[in-house]
Amino acid sequence: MTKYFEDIPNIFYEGKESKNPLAFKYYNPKEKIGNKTMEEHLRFSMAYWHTLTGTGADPFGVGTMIREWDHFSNPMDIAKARLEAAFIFMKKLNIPFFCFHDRDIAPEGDTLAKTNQNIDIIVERMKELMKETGIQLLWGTANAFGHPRYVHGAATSCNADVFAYVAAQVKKAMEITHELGGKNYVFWGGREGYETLLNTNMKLELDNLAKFLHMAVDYAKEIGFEGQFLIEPKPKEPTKHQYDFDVATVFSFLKEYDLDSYFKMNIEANHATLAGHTFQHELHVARINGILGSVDANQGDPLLGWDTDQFPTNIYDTTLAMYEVLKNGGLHQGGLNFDAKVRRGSFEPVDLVYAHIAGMDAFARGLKVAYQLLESQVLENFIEKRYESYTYGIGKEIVEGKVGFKELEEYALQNNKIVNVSGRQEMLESILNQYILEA
Ligand code: XLS
Ligand code: NI
Ligand code: NI
Repeated sequence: MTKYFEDIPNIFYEGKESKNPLAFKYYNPKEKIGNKTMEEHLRFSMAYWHTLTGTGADPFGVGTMIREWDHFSNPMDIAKARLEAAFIFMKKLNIPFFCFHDRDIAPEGDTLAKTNQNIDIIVERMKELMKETGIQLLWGTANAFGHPRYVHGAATSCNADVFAYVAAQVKKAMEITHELGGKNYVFWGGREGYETLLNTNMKLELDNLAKFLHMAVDYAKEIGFEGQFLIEPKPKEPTKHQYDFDVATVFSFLKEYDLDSYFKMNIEANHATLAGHTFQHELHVARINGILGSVDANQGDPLLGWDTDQFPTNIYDTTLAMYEVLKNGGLHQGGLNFDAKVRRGSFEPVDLVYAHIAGMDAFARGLKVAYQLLESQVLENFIEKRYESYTYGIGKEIVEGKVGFKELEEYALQNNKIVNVSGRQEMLESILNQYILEA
């Protein structure tokens, strides 16, 4: 392997006393938390797009990132260099998985056939690197939003030719994900949404989106792809109203179109907060419905209303996220993918390393706290007690479906003393803080 990240040493766990910024303080991959190691619980993944292809450009200025692998004139040479850099980077940080969009790994050619050839060349080398390093593909996806052809959406475009094109693109992206042994395949509705209802046939667009997903399910069966299909909800950006608004919206869409048995959710922290939810809320809604599949681990900025995709450093959030993950029995085929980018001012390659260390340590710490919290059963016991009235008498009859309005009226007419007890929110918040600080 060639020269990238030459000044960066391999990153190891040194423990919380370490002052070495190029070391993990909490992420100790082989440390057991319960019956699994940290590595098995957390299943960290690098996002190819932010880490390898992100330039730091924003609406007000050009890219700022210093990336040695971009110093070629031919797009295929850049793609090949990026691939080498990606594996050197993951190896140095001991990141076991990665995720990509088709267009992150290989440039578009003049025709679809040429584009697919470019992909095949990269995939061949990617397979070798995966074999050499043992690094695995957490998920693949298709970028069906960047090119101008997707100006009106992809599977929800008003233009049937675009629908056909995206079908071909996703078919190819599924094939390479399958070929690379990908654990999951993600659908994030890039431009599947609308700007104004003055020009939009929402019903047809939603029906078409469902048809498209059914075609994907059928094709996966045809090629024997056994990875998990995931949908990644997001409420807005790039369109004003994205169809995959949040977990609850997507779940009802899947049910409406008989797709619910084929899809789980890929939940992104920053998308949750854009939808006006907490990260924990989205994870919880998915968990109780049996559709928590994978996580895009990042964080937004509460003062900014867009998808800032920052590296996750908030221990409070990582703790509550890992609490949901543990209650889910783990991430199974999913993982924690750092769909996160360094700030525009953090333009040196080493900043990518600091950023991943920060995210991995924040989740390792969150895992530890969440595990202890769960072991203590302090929240479970409190919640169980809080709902005790449903375990006997009239409450039990409600739960068992034995009473209706008439019986309940009879009961209420005789029961003149309703007694509520405190929800004890502040006491529980104080207990949570104690675990975060002492665990
Ligand atoms: C964008 C999404 C995207 C998906 C993959 O906001 O997070 O990066 O994760 O297409
Ligand atoms: Ni994402
Ligand atoms: Ni995002």
